[in-house]
Amino acid sequence: MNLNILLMKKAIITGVTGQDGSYLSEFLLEKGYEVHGIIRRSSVDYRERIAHLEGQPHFHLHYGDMGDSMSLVKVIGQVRPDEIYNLAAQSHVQVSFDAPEFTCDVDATGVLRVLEAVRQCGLTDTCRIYQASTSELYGKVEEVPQSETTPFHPYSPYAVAKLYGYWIVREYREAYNMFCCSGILFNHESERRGETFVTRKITLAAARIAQGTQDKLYLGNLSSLRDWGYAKDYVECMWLILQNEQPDDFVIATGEQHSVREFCQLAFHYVGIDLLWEGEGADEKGIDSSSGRVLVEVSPDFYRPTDVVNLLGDPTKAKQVLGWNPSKTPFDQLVKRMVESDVRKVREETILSHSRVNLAEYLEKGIVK
Ligand code: NAP
Ligand code: F7E
Repeated sequence: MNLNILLMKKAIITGVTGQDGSYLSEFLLEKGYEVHGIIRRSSVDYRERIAHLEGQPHFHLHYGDMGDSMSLVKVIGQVRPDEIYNLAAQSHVQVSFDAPEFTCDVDATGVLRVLEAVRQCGLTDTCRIYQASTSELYGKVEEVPQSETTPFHPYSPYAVAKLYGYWIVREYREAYNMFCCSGILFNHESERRGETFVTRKITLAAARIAQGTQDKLYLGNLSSLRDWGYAKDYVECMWLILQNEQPDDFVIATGEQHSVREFCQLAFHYVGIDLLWEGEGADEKGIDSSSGRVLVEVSPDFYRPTDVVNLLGDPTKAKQVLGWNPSKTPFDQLVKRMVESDVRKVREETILSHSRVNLAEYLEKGIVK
């Protein structure tokens, strides 16, 4: 028996196919962990973010679902992990208004299912648990910036569900002395960000508009303020939280704030378009300063029944206790990285669609058979 395998730490990641799950898998594999990801069955293959990891000897996938306790008990009992990173969630705030019950089941009760599964498998004293908590807990903010001591005021079904997750983690820590912690993470983005979150929606649109495959971008609240960081920097912090001597909760943020409008301005700048803004509220428009074309418009379809508009995190505790660096990736580098990746993606899509058109034409004309 290879001794190294016996000594390897084992981690389970729920939400392994998501933005953070994919970066965290890479991070833990590099640290020498055996990584077990939980995936749910889907009629189409949604494993694009982890495709490059499949087949690696220390990367394993298991079917399970946050709504199904038995599947969680089975995987946790089989793997007997040293660490669990509970990242699985219905993570879209706007969608949580359309599917509040599902969001509650996955994002609130799902956390309880993981904690109970650990207890039922007899791992209470040995398994450390990270819970993906969120700045959305501060919601209709009661102070700026927000730290670990800022009162919560959740402002969406998503945030209310995540607040349950936060408190049940604290409860299990105190009641059963479990090593379970919440990372209160502010928005973190990347080239792997889902395409309906505002940053990725903007960088993709900027790339498509610049290459002539999209006419206009429709957005909701342009004045909303966020503390945006880079996802790859944030997964390191998830790990650091579980390596700390004491189980504790931490705010993870950059300490810098920008509006959706500013994000948009910078993303278009990186594809060579300078936007001028005219009008206010629903009538505001982003206009190409050189052609006069309206490229950005506001659509009330993207307004939320209640919107969180002033998030700014104070990462002092994470800096001092965990030694984490919140300024590793500055805002302009984050936007540039996302835009460059989407410019490449759109170029590849365009080439592919041209070659499909050519192939169809050649087939029709009998040039190729
Ligand atoms: P994401 O890209 O939306 O990924 C969510 C993951 O959860 C996906 O792997 C998804 O699987 C999985 N999932 C959803 N419902 C599930 C279910 N019923 N059973 C099993 N798996 C399920 O989210 P992310 O941006 O990586 O965020 C990771 C976590 O951090 C989430 O809990 C999110 O709420 C939280 N968070 C994110 C941010 C941020 O800015 N990114 C900030 C604070 C907190 P499929 O691929 O099958 O859909
Ligand atoms: O919205 C405004 C919108 O959907 C950011 C999740 O990862 O971070 C994320 O939640 C802001 C909001 O992210 C559009 O109203 C304007 O004020 O990119 P978002 P989010 O809601 O902050 C937190 C920390 C999480 O925990 C969540 O899981 O941008 N906005 N126009 C728009 N938002 C979207 N999606 N689309 C628009 O067109």
